[in-house]
Order: sequence, then structure tokens, then C-alpha cells
Amino acid sequence: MNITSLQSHILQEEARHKNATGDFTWILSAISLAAKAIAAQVRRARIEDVLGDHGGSNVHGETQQKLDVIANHILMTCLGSRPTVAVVASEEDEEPSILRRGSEGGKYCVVFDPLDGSSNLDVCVSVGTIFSILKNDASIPGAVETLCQSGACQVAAGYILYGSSTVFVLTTGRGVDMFVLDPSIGSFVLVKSGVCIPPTGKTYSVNEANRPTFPTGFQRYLDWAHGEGYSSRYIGSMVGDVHRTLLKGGVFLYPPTRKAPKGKLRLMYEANPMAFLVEQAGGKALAAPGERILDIKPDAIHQRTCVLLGGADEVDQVVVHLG
Ligand code: FDP
Repeated sequence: MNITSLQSHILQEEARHKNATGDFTWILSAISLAAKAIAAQVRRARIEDVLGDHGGSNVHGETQQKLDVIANHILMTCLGSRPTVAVVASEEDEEPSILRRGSEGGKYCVVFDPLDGSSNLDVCVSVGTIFSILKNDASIPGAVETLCQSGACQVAAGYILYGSSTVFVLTTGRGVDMFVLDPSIGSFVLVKSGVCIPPTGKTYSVNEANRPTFPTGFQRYLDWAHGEGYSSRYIGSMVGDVHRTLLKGGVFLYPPTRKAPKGKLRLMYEANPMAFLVEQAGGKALAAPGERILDIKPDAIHQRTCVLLGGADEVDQVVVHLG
């Protein structure tokens, strides 16, 4: 039996680069450690007192769940101890934190959504952690300015899905790899290298209750998809919906709505990492026809965007209907 852990896989990848220092491996190991700690909390959710509202709201005015706060703290603690992490920014916090300057060895910035889809926690539906790693430009003094890089600059991105198993999906720009947490040995083990998203797949994933306020092109697409016998699958937890789309094909959409005219999902914490993964798996990820998510230069770290991602042919079908 050949068991490759996340750690050894990253070390093997790093060995391909002759100037590699191991710094990057060390950061991914912090994320992997945090993921195991968060998974343990999620698994014990009704046993420990970690469910329900925390009593506060985050920067977006959304109610914070206790587990949002716990997951945020775990990631901050694990990443904070890594000597090359310069800046961390969480979807839950208004401002990024500068941990150390470039002159003090800060080489990377890590941006994350600690527990995406957390409104599903109380009912035991899959949730996830999404992260994106960027280089720290030591010549830029402000944390926000440092982070406002387009998604195309990401050096790595991934998510951890706390579902019926705990799955870690990662790209470092050389395809997509998938690991599953084996609780009996406490390690994420490689289950698939080179994950490819099927180009076709007759499934769309969208909150269809918002349909009356979608731009007409999306309504035309949905009419067409109904006529073609497509299935609808929507968990309402982005990590779960994107994971299914990555493995089975189809499209995931969060179009503009009356309530969220610029889209609901966050560019840096959600859309960019997912777009990087989907493109590395051979799919497409757009904010609008002709506008690649990864090409958007952010103006603010909590900026929102529309999302249209999935198998290449299925995304093209949506675009045809947007006209
Ligand atoms: P949640 O509000 O539960 O955290 O961006 C957060 C998110 O979930 C995504 O995970 C999910 O795809 C989306 O919001 C669901 O939004 P709707 O409830 O508007 O469909």
C-alpha cells in the first residue's frame, strides 16, 4: 500500500524547485493542522457547546456562529506561529493583521474564510474552510494594499470540506490534488492527483429562489436548462457546492440579485481560491461574460463578486444565454 500524506506530497513538489526553502511547506502544514482541529470541533458539534449564534456579527453584518469564531481563532493561532507569514486576513475580521514585515522574514500572506456555509452548521450540513496564499511584497507598507492582488497572483489555494469525510483540495498552480483525512492515523492522505472537472454535466447549482431578481440572461439560461432536462443541486454551502461541481461537472452560479447587485460571494476569500482550483482542474470561472475572476484587481479586501464557474462547456452554455 502506498500512502502519501499531504506533508510528504508538498515536500516532493518542493523538491522539484532547486531554490525551495521549505517555507511554503511549513505554511501548508499550519493550515492542515488547523483543518484537523476545526474538523474535530465540527465532528463534536452537538456534544460540545459550539453550535448556535456567538452573539455578535461579522464585518458583513452577518450573525457569527460560535464555530465561526472558534475556527477563526484556530487558523490565526496556527498561522501566527509560522515565521514566514507576513499578513493574515480573515473574512470574519474587518482589518488584516500584520504578523511580521518583509524585513523580519514575512514572505507570504494568507487570506481565508474560516468556516464557509456556517449557517448550515445547526442542521449538520457540510461546511468548509477556504484559503488563498499570496506573496508578500515587502516594498508595499500597508497590509490592505499588499493583499489587493489579482487572483492570478495566488501561489496556492484550496479548501477543506467538513462533510461525510474531511477532504483537503489543493492547488499550487500545477493541477489539483485531493486528500482525505484518515482519522485512524491523523493524516490527510492523497486520494487523487490531477483532479479534472468534467467539461459537461447536466447540473446547475444556484439559489433559485432569487430567480425573479436575476438579470434576464440567467433566467433565459435556467429556462433552457429546464428544457434540456438539467438537474438542480444546491446545498447553500459554497465549499460543498463547488466540491460536487469539481468532481461531477455542471455549473455553480451566484448571479447579481436585487439584494446583492454585485453578487454575494467575496472575491478574495471565496471566489479567487475557487476560481484558481477550477481553472487548474480544466474548468472556467467568470464574474461576467468575458471577465475572468482571476483577472479582477481588488479595490478592497472584502469586495464581493458574481460567480459563474464549472465545467468549460457548461460555463460556455451559460454565457451564450447571457448574450
Ligand atoms: P453562508 O452565508 O451560510 O456562510 O458566502 C457564504 C455562503 O454561505 C456560501 O457558502 C453559500 O454558497 C452562499 O453564502 C449561500 O447564499 P444564499 O443563502 O444566498 O444562497
